[in-house]
Amino acid sequence: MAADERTPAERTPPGQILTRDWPVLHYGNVPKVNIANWRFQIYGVVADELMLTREDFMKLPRSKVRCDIHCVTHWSRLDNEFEGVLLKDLLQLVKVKPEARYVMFHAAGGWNTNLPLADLMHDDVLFAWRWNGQDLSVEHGWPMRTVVPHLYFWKSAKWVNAMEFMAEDRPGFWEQNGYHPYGDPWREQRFSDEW
Ligand SMILES: Nc1nc2c(c(=O)[nH]1)N[C@H]1C(S)=C(S)[C@@H](COP(=O)(O)O)O[C@H]1N2
Ligand SMILES: [Mo]
Repeated sequence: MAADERTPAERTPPGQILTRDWPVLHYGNVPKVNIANWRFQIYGVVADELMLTREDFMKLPRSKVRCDIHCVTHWSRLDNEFEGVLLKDLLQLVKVKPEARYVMFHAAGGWNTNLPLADLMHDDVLFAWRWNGQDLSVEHGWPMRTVVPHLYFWKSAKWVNAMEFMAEDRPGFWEQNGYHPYGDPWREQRFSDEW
C-alpha cells in the first residue's frame, strides 16, 4: 500500500478534530459472542441465502487496508490498518438479484445500518477482524466488523452478523434517529430530515 501523500490537514474532513487514541462508541452493551457458534447470514433479494461460518471467511482472500476513520461526533483517526476480507471478494459468493440496490448490515443485539450496494464495491471496504497488527478488541467489534472508510464511521457495523440485500433503501438505527441516509464526511452529511 502506497503511503498517503496528503498532509494530515488535507486528510481531515470539515468540522473534524484528529485524535491519536481510538474512542469506543456504540449504542447499548457490548454483546457476548460465542465464537464457536458464530455465523454470518446473507439474505434478502438474493437468489440463494447463505449462512457462512468463520472458516468460510478464512478461506476467502485476505486483504489489508490502510485508511482514515471519521466519526460524526467530530473525531477522526488517521492511518488505521484493518485486515480481513474485502466486500467485493465476499460478493463473489453471492448471487445478488438485479433489483438489489441497498444493503442493511445487522449486528448482534439488533443494531443496523444501511448503505448503497455500489459503495461496497470500493477497493477499501472490508469485513475486518484485525487492526494495526492485532485482533480487534471486543469493544471495537471483534469477531467481525465492517469498515467503510469513505463514510462516517457509524456506517461501519461492529459485531456484524448479517447482510440483507434490499431493492429499496430503508433507514438503520441511527438513520431512524436523525442521521443522514448516506453520511459523506467530506460533504458533512451528519444529520438529515430526508427520510
Ligand atoms: N453494532 C454496532 N456497530 C456500531 C455502532 C453501534 O452502536 N453498534 N455505532 C457506530 C458508531 S456511531 C461509530 S462512531 C463506530 C465506532 O466504532 P469504534 O467504537 O470502534 O470507534 O461504530 C459504529 N458501529
Ligand atoms: Mo459515531
